[in-house]
Amino acid sequence: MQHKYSVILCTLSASGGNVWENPVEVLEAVANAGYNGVDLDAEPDRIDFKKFNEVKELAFSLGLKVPALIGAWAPWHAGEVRDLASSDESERRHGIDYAKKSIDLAATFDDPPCFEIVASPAESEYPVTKTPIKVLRDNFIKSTVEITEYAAKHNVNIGIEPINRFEGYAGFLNSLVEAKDIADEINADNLGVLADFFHVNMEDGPINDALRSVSDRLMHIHLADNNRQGPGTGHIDFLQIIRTLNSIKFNGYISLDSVPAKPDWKTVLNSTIIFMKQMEKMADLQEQIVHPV
Ligand SMILES: [Mn+2]
Repeated sequence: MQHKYSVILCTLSASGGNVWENPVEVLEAVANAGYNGVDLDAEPDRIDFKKFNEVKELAFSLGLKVPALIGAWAPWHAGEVRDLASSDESERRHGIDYAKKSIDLAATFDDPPCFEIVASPAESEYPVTKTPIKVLRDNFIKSTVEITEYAAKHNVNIGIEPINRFEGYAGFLNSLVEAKDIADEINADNLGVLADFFHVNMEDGPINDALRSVSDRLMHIHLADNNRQGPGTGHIDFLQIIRTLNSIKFNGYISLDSVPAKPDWKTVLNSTIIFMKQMEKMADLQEQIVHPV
């Protein structure tokens, strides 16, 4: 089974692949490597809309789709606090306003990309958060209900991405199964979960079990090995993951999210797609052996 691959473009910029400065070079490299899409930055206040559209149209002209807009939620990434789980109402409101503007941006597409949401504190509170987990969860659910209802009116899907305890809240929304519990509780058609293997490897049980248990809500995937480098450089068993994604009939996008991209963005870009396509071939071969036609 062939899956669809995308690249989170902002992950390439630290090692020289800045799409906003060199759109032709970056997008041609992505298309030539064999990817199906690109995830563009959700920064409607910072990236000029004209520039955004130029990059979007160039991607389309190269046959690339835009399956997702990537949110900047962590303060190191966003340069400000956008915290959907905060008990500080102005911080929480700021996060919701950012999400709504990003949904407006997604709604300018004929086929709107999904948008990911995260619970990201102003500062890491590892190993234990100061705020009780129940309070964080209630705050996040209140924010997510408002965001999801707004997104539904604009035909946009929302994916909850759990992040590890060192980057997110230690103890709240670190695991995929926790994200699914929240999505099930809210129970909106346009709300799902986003699995980032780097985080899932740290915070869930066996990755394949976690993927299966959230399969009915799995919307989008962020692709990295356990060391956050390209797949094949660490100890995650990607052959088994492809077999699992085949068995649950996952038909969303798998977006490369390797930070920082090492040794350089072009190597990560090219080696990742080659590696994943080989895993697909191996899984198909195994399937043919087990179930010969
Ligand atoms: Mn991610």
